[in-house]
Formats: sequence, structure tokens, C-alpha cells
Amino acid sequence: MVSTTTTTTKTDSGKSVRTECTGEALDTVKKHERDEDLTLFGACFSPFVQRVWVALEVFEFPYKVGEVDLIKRPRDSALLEISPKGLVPALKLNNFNPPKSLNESTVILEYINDLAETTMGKSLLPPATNPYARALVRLQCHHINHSILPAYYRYLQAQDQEVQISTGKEYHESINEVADAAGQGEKKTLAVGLGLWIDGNEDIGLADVMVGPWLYRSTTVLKYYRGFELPEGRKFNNWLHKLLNHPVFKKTNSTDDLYLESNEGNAFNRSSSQITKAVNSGRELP
Ligand SMILES: N[C@@H](CCC(=O)N[C@@H](CS)C(=O)NCC(=O)O)C(=O)O
Repeated sequence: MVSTTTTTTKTDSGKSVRTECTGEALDTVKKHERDEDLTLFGACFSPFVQRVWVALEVFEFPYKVGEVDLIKRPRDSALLEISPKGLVPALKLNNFNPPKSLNESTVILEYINDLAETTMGKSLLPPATNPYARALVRLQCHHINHSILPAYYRYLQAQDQEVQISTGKEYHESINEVADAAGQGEKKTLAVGLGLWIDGNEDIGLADVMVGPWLYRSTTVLKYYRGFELPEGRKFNNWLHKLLNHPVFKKTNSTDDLYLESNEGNAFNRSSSQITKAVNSGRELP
């Protein structure tokens, strides 16, 4: 059920994004302060960064994590060198001379997964011997990037109550569709590698990593600012529980207050982020 609770019950206190992780995420940052072959440039509140961070933790690659102050970003030439649009996540590959870099969370995720497949035989995807199962997971990922994420931000930024209701329904629907796709994938292919959706499977998969940060923010940010409730049902609840309580997910999660505070600007549609501007002008997400 999409509640009609709106921002009218909340007051804009003018808060901005936070710049230091809290809770378990802070403990994880402290364990990754030494220089390594991989440096993750991130921001503590960013769901796109969390995707990449989760993958680094899944495969236990040695990495260093560095916080970027996105408000001061234009002056942060170190970030612009490795991420031309000034977006996080960005990954610096220090084992090349000179170092190379990557940006775009989906591309970085695929890179990390390729590294894991070639160096340790582990993967977030079904085995390469089942290309159809892999393709189904990639379809889910496509839906996450092209339907779920835009719907999430349209909903979070909507100020008018009617628009909040319609965008909330659209977001709810897009989550149901990814769950349906997971269910169909389960019927059509081997369950191996299809991630936490499969009963009894504890191995996190690519689609789990891709959508997890937004599902978590649905239970905190969207719940708080919009009264949003995720879809219900035994299978969905079981999936959500396994995903949000997965050790790698928890290790990269800050405390709820950080996400609520950092998203106040989005919820009152006054953030100066590239996502906010894109949504307001009807453009694709950056
Ligand atoms: N398509 C990009 C989106 C990344 C993105 O929008 N990151 C936000 C943080 S959540 C950012 O860096 N914002 C800085 C800005 O708006 O200038 C990805 O998947 O990596």
C-alpha cells in the first residue's frame, strides 16, 4: 500500500548531506584506510557507491575507501581526474603505471565481478555455462537502472501530493516487476547464481547488489518522508530480510539518521545534485 502521508507532516530543517559514515560502515572504513591496489572514491550516503562497496566486500578484495565531499566537489580535482562528471563511485586502479580509473557503478561492478571470476573463480552471476540465466539477471539489472531508480527519485523529489501518490504507485509497481522477473527467472533457469531471491540460497547475486541500497532507503528514507511501504508477501519479505541483513550489506550501512538527514534536500527538492536537476528537467539520470 502506498500511503498518502506527505512532506506536510515534516519540516525542512535545511540539512545537507553528511560526509562521514556512521555505525558499521564507519568500522569498515577504518579497516580500509591503508593504500591498496584499488581505491574506492565514495560518499557515505550514496546508494550507487554502496553497490560497489558491497561487491568489494563480497570478494574480500583489498581496497582503500576515501570519502569525497560532494558539496566541495568542483574543487576536488582528484575526483574529476578519475570521474569526469564528478560523480561517485569512482575506482582508481593503482597497480597500473600510471594508475587507471573507472566510473559508473554498473561498469565498476562488472569490472570487480570479472576480476573475481578470473582471479578466484567466484561470481555474482550464474555460471557462464548458463548464458540464459546470466541474461535474465542482466535483464533484472536493466530494469533496476532504467525503471526502479528513476521512479525512486521522481517519488522522493515530488512535492505535490497528487504527484507523490502517482509516483509512489509507479515506484511500487517497478519493485513488483523486479520481483516478478526474479520469480520467472527461478522457473526458467537453474536457481544457481540467481541470488537471495531463491529460498535457501545465502549467496548474494548481482541483482541483489544492484537494487539493495534503494530497497534499504525505501524502508528508511521513503518511509520517513513519504510513508512508503514496500510490497508484501512471503517471498518478497523473505528476500528483503535476507538482503538487508546480509553481512556485506550491513558492513556498508551507516545508521538511519545519516540517510534521513542526507536525503532531506532530495525530499524537499532543493538539492543541487545532478540527479535532482535531471529529474526536475525530465532528463535521464546521470
Ligand atoms: N550513473 C552513476 C550515478 C552516480 C551518482 O549520481 N552519484 C551521486 C551520489 S549518489 C553523485 O556523485 N552526485 C554528485 C553530483 O550530483 O554532483 C553511477 O551509476 O555511478
